[in-house]
Amino acid sequence: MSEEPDTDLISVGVCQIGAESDWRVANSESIKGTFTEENGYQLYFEDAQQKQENQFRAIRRFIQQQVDYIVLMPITETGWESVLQEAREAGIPVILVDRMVDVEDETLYATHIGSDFLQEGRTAMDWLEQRTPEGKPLSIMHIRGTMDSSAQQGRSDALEEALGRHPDWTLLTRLDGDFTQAKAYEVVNEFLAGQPEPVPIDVVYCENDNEAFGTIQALEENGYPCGPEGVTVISFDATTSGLELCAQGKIALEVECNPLLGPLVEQAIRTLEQGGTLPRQQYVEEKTFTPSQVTESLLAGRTY
Ligand code: GYE
Repeated sequence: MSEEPDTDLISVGVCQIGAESDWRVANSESIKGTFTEENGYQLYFEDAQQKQENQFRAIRRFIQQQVDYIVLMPITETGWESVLQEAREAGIPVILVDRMVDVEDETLYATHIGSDFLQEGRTAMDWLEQRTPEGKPLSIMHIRGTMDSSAQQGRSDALEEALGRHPDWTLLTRLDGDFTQAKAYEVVNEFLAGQPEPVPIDVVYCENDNEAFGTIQALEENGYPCGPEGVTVISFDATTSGLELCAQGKIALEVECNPLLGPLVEQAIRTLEQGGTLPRQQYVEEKTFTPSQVTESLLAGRTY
């Protein structure tokens, strides 16, 4: 990384969470493909390797370098006040992308561009409600994403709401998969190994695709097939690999989460460059997919 930004270009410091999932990799590629020199940008890209303290360090480095904009994908919601205040004192607008921060002073960031995670979870729960006969008992396994992240909170809250409405639905267990395939595989295996008898598992609610990959593998290795005759797996993201498992019936519902946010972030920066104002919040549009909705052309056109 060179120390001084090139003055002809708009300098953007991007503080990415890590590379925990296919979604994240696609999100980073979208940002890197957008903020190129040909497009008039000097990009400083930091991968925080899943650590908030690395994100703090990266932001402070961007402030020292006097970048024009900071783009932050915050790993968790809390703890951001001081560093965002430092950016504001330095006069550098911060654009929040993907997840949100929990701060009282909304003026600490210029805008938030991402998904409505609670709505995503509610969409999944509406689907489950519609296909489950009234009063039918359901045993649900919940694999949570990174704790205290907006994506985890929104999606978990929607499940909790649904459990509250359905006394016949029971939570079999709640495991932390940290949005990764390896962790989900490990915790599901561990849970199943600790059961003296086979347990009833009707539904598994995975908070992203990589967790679903690890979970399905662990379930099937332990004699719990996933699909129409077995466990109903719900997942979020709708990456190519997730949609392929959906087409095979192993994932019953995919709730899309769009990682291709680079162009929207660029639009926001262009607006600020021209002295315009931004909405506080910009949600992206998202769909859902069940096995019969995953077509060849959908898969062929999927870039993540
Ligand atoms: O669902 C998951 C990633 O914050 C929306 O984080 C993002 C989530 C996404 O690791 O795959």
